[in-house]
Formats: sequence, C-alpha cells, structure tokens
Amino acid sequence: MLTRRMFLEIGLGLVLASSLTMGTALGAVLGTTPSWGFEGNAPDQFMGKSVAIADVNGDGVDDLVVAPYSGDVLVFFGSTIGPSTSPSQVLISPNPGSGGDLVALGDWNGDGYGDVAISSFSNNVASVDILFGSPSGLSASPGWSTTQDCCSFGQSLGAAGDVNGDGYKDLLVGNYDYNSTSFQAAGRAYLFLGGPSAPTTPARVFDGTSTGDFLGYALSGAGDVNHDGYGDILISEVSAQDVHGSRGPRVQLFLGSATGVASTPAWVTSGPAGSLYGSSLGSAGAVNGDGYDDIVVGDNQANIGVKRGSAQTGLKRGKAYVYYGSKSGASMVPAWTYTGQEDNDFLGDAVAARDINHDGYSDLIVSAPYRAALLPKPGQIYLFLGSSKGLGKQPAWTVQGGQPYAGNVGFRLAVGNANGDLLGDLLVGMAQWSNTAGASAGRAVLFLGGAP
Ligand SMILES: [Ca+2]
Ligand SMILES: [Ca+2]
Ligand SMILES: [Ca+2]
Ligand SMILES: [Ca+2]
Repeated sequence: MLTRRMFLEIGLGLVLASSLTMGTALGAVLGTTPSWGFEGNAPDQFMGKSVAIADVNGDGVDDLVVAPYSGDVLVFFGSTIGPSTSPSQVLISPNPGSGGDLVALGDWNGDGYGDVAISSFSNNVASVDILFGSPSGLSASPGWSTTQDCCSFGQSLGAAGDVNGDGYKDLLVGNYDYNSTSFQAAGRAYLFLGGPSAPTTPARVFDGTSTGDFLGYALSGAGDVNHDGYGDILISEVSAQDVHGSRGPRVQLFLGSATGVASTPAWVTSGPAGSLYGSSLGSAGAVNGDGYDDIVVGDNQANIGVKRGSAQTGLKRGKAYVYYGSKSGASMVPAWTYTGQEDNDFLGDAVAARDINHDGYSDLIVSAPYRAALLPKPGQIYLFLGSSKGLGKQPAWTVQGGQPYAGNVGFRLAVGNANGDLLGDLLVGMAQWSNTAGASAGRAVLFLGGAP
C-alpha cells in the first residue's frame, strides 16, 4: 500500500539510537524543555505516530491523545498541574498494527464532550472510527464507523469545524490514491456531517479530475476564513505524478453555508510543479487579529535554489505560506512565507496554530523534520507569533528534535490547553525516537505555554 508518508520516507537511512537531549529554545513562549513526555517501551512501537488534544472528559481541561503504530489509543487526562504521567485510558485498536491518522474533531455528536477520529487499515479494509467522549473519557468502542475496501481511505483526516452551522462538528476523510473510473490515483475526499445520529454516507464527495491528482493528500478545516459563522474547508491535490506539465500541485478552499459546503471552490492556489504544495494544510487562526481566519499551506518539498550548470542548490528546503482571510474568501498572494534554512529541511511538513501566548493573535507552529543543524537530521520545530502586523519574520521559539532521525517520518503536532491556564500548549509526536527499549520506540512530548 502507498502510505501517506512515502514521499517523505524515500531515500532515508537507518534510524540510529541516541540518548541526546532536546535542543535549546530561543525564549520562554513555550517551555525550553518538555514539561511532559511519554515514550514507547518496545522497538518499532512508533509511539506518537499520531497525536491529538481534546477535552474528552468534559472537565474544561484538554486531554492528550497519543497513538502508536498499532492504532491503540492512549489518553492522558489533563489537570491544572498538567497531564497525567501515566495513561488514564488505553484503548486497544480493533485493527492492530494498522494505525493511520488521528484527529480531534471537537464535539461531533453534540453531547458536550470532545470526540476523536482515528483511521486504520487491516486485511484490506480501511476504517475510520470516531471515539466519543464522556465523563469517564473516550468510549472503548467506536460510536461511529465507516469502512472502504480500498487503499488510502482515512490516511488523512481533517477536523472540518462546523461547515453547516448546525452546532455539530464535521469530519473530512481523504483517500488520495483512489482510482476513479477514468483516472488512476485521482484521489477523493469525503465530508461527513456530525449530528446526534450522524449518517455514514458522506454529505459531499470531492474527486480529482485527472490521473495522479492525489486529491485529499491533506485536508483540514480552515476555520472561518470569510467570518460568516460557517466553517470552511481546505483540500490539497499534490499531483505528485509528473503528468501535468506546468500545472503544479494545488489547494482548494470551499466555503461553508447553512446548506453545506459550496460546490465550487472560492479560492484555488497552486505551487510549483515538482514540489509538494499542500503536503500540510490548516487554519492559521487570525494571525493579524482581524477576525478573519487565515490559511496555512505547507510545501515540504519546495525547491528554492536555482540551477547553475549541473549544480543545483536549495533542494527540498520546504516552505510554509500564510494567506489572509477576507470577506470574499482569501488573498491570492501569501501575506507571509518562511523557507527551510538548509537543503533537505522539509519545512512545512506539519503545521498547527493557536494563540499560544494569549495576546489575541493566533500563532503558527511549523516543523522541518529533517533539519540538519547541529546534529545529523534532528529536525526542528518553529513558533511564529502573530501581531497586528501579522506573523513575525523570525521564530519566537524553536526546538530541535534532539536525536538523529527523530523526525524521520515527520513530527506530528497538536495544540490545546492541557493545564487549564490561559496559555496554549504544544504536543509533539516523534514516532522514530529511539530509547533503551529500542529503535523507533517513539515518544510524545508536551511543551507548556509560559513554562521556563
Ligand atoms: Ca461528543
Ligand atoms: Ca455541522
Ligand atoms: Ca465561513
Ligand atoms: Ca499570540
């Protein structure tokens, strides 16, 4: 099966064990060292392969949700002194050894508790399950499931927000190597509407329109880009197969409404052919505080340099773009970009946003999982602060992956508030973290807002 991370995994070396510590951060916006961590206890457990933050027990403090490759779900309840050090819940995957993506939806079924979607692939069945929150945490068995006998269904998931304004949060599911009747790997994306008895048939299906579009490689809620009260959504077509000539990969924004998502995109942007524009997507929140949510697009394979004779520099530096929201949709020209500092940084592989420092401006977190400064490929994560002038040109905080190849399959990022103060917190999954238990035991770490 083509995995979503294959693009990133091509050509990688061995994973090396190491006990090096985390790198040094620039400031105290987030803690310089993790305030909390949990590591795998066996080789190739890939703890932190996916992570999410959600208030699953409804106590007002967010909880951490961490999945290893098995697809088991570990929940660590948050509290005013931070998350539990040992799992509050261990939910065993019905499809072991098959973990896919994991995303916090918000309240999908309208009972006041945060819900989490997780995907899996086993015995040629791809499944997306929603675990419902409750006063005692996540349900052990799914409250909602849908399956396909195909390929990459669920390898990408997105929390759509509430696209139709009915009070229930909605779900996006990607199936980027879906073969339509006419086109191989055109890709497909599905929108499932939440509700007290949510249907398992999608409200909308989005299809790629040519061979190798890979529509649905990434998908995400966009927040409310046009500030009309309805959640908007983003879907990428990374067009990784080189069959489009000059048409590069692209990202589409669809606006929500009382009757659901519009049939045509309100905004379409393209990246250079040969890049992976749309490798990650998300709402940036309102980074300039104007009330219109902004869009972030990652291109983890962006080439920056120019070719001089047979030599080419700037390869695979990666780039992140932020586009401002507006009443009519979003700006066509990015308001902010940031580029990987060295070749093969793969910056923009993962993105997340929240007002970390509680100043009313949303802040942006971007990963560069192969960044090679200081150590061979320890990876780096950057925080950029919002302001009335938009995002800062330089990061206010960064941290290194801390050991060689810690970012080999990419870092996973989730933001929330795990200790109930006013500041946002960052959860990072490092599935290829190695420890005394073995290579790729994996790890999840939490950086608390305001921690020293
Ligand atoms: Ca719920
Ligand atoms: Ca809804
Ligand atoms: Ca909207
Ligand atoms: Ca802020």
